[in-house]
Amino acid sequence: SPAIYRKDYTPPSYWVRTVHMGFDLDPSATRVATRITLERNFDSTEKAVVLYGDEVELVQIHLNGKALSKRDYALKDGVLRIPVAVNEITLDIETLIRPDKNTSLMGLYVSSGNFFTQCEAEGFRKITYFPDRPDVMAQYTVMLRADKTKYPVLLSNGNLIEEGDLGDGRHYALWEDPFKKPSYLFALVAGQLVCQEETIKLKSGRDALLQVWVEDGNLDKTQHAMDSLINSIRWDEERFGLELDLDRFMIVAVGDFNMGAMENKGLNIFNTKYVLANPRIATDVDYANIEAVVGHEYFHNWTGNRVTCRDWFQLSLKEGLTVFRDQEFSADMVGTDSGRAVKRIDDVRVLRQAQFPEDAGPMAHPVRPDSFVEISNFYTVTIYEKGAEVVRMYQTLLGRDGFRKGMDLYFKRHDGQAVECDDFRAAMSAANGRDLTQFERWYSQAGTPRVTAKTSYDAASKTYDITLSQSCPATPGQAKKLSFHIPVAVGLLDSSGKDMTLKLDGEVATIGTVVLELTSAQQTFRFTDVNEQPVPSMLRNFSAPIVLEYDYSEEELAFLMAHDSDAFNRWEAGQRLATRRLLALTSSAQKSDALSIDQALSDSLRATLNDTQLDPAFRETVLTLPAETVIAEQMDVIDPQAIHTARRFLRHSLAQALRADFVAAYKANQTRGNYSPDATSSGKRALKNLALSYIAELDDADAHALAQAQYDVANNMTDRMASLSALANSQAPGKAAALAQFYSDFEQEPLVIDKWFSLQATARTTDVAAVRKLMLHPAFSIKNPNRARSLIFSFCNGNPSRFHAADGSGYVFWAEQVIALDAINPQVGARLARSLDRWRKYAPELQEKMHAALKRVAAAKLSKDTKEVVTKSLA
Ligand code: HT7
Ligand code: ZN
Repeated sequence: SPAIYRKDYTPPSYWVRTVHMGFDLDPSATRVATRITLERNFDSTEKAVVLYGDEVELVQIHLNGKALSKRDYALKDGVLRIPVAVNEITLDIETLIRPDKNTSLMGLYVSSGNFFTQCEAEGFRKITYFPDRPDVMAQYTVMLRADKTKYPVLLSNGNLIEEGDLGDGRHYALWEDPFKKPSYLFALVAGQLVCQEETIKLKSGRDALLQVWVEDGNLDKTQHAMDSLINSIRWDEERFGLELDLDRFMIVAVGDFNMGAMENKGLNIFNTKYVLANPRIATDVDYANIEAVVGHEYFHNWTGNRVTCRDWFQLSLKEGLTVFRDQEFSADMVGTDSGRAVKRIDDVRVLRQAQFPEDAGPMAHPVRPDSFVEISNFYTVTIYEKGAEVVRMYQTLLGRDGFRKGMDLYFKRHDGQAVECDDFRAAMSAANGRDLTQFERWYSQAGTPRVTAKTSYDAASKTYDITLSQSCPATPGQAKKLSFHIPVAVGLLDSSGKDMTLKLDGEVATIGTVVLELTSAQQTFRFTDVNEQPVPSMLRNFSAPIVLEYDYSEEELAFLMAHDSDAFNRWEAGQRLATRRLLALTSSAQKSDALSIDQALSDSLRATLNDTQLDPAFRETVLTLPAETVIAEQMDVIDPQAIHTARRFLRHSLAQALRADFVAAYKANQTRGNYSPDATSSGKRALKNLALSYIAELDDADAHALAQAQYDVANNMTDRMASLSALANSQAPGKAAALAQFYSDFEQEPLVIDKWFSLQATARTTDVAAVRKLMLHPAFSIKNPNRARSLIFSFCNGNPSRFHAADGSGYVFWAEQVIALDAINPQVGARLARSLDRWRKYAPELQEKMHAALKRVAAAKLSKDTKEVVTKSLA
């Protein structure tokens, strides 16, 4: 398949003004009648209406009431061109589709006997021929007709205008969306569903009806999603002055879904994983994720729906901005400074574990890509998470008030439009009178910039210089990079650990943090009136998505860990110390040298663990060692076994050295009484369960007894999973019984069975043979994306030492599964295909086996999704 280029963008030949759709819903033959009114766009030179279709049977087309024959149009590769000379036309298009055979989960499909749609990015064309591109925005009216008993609930975007019986056991519902929208925001849901609802008063005094729709039997799991929705609505009113623009807002949960959720106008469709929760089935992390995803989809109503993307190259315009908004929402919901820092740490962890590797691999692309073969492959951590970092940098550079001014201007200028990333940047610039020309490079250049810092203190002149130099590695298609505009937030600590007053080149003094703006390849920033040699705290709160290199001494890092007023950098100092140690241990493991414990690191970690002035949630982040994937990123040649050995050794040594401290933390952080997912309680559980996981490293009778006891009395899923994980990764005698008990207790809860598979897929003892055996379990189904992710993806991405087994058996398994999944669902297949895209980073023996597996996949009959990934991986 050919690549599509951003530079080739041309405006649509016709605008669509109105869309009237009639659906006769039937799983094996759904008839769709669509009437579209179109108006010529004089900015286009094209003299034809251009419609797209994908695996949809075209029954008939009428133009202004006259039936068209095949001679009246050209249909090739899913593109339908109708030559037209007039400026205003009406098209009637009838299509026939088979939702029950649709395993791609794009367009209209069936899940548990109910109908759902997923139209972003290009799923609408699987329903009817249409100018399916985001810059074509129209007003939709939708008539749904279906069997009344099988499909009692009929939902679409906007307001319910009319409903009633049709006789013959069928009924109908007529929906009208008052807002114009691109086709990717169209949605319908039909089936046997029930809802929790609530009417709230919006800030302006209007009423809004909120509904959370689920399958019968799940109404005891909707309260948290409803609370999260209400909190999201309130937050957007307060923080950005943005109100819900609809009288009715619906969330629907579906068990078969390719991604997390979808922001269809007024009818958000969610993966059940991000809706359903009660203490019996959901962990603290699930509760937090639900809040974040409900917020994310709701925030899209303004950033994505009211102002949308001109084309899919601009995807980060809505996704980066909306991730930034959901991150800020989650941080504000915790409220405390420490809670905000923990949230920031979690977000940066995702960036480092997933986005940095992407940015250094064959699929690296700019936040605003220049080309793609299949847009579904570009819903990436770069578009989402790096995009959010880019938005965050505006706020860092302009301040919270300046950022808000930019947002206000963005909406004032572009409400109801489909625009570009450059329009967002222009609004930020104009609202603040700031030149942000160079900032554009964050959108156009891929790769993670490296900033190297050098410092020098001159006691005589009391000056302290920080010299920053930047570079960025080459990425596919971009050999040379121009300098980025990088905000580097800096503080200086005096010898007592306090923040110094900062005077930059004689400018007005600031206490605490100053944002240095690095715009050239190298720049020196001079602090004056510095009375003593400071310890620098750099890149506070992770002020830019870069790698910052500075030659800290171990003492300086321990000092920052103990004193930095910036909680993020306290954590960061600990991570730097642990990373150094882990890299040294990895190198020793590679040489089969004896591994030894590091007293300084364990002393620093002990001090943090026992510092009860610090929130438990924060202590947990400090005591969590960098992930194996993060260590891998720091190596020229990745050795998964050596990294695994090193990290296990360090965890085991720390467990031995700090056993008494972990036991004390375990006891001191019990949560009693009714379960609540609030930040304080979940923080305590996080620290307690981290302590348990360290103690479990010792794998002795006491450790087994502790895990077993917790498992036996757990009154919530967080504690249950933590103890089951401790057992599953040990030699505990009760391990098999606990796993069996867990399965039988939760057999009826698909989301919990996903956890059961995932826990086993990532357990230390689970090799390929064990995964293959689990695939034969009656509860396993490769067709359900959540289930496939819980076992196959968890193993390939979350169990590196077993997946990268020296005999290459993991790669053989991977190739089989990519090919099998691709035939069912190209998006899911293509995601799994990404697991080997960094193959060139591994040792030659592994590389060779990975290469063979990649070639095997490349030789199979593939969707364009998976083809693009393996082709780029092999390039
Ligand atoms: N905007 C939504 C994207 C999405 C999606 C894309 C491709 C295939 C399936 C999908 N489901 C949802 C999700 C979001 O960012 O909110
Ligand atoms: Zn989104």
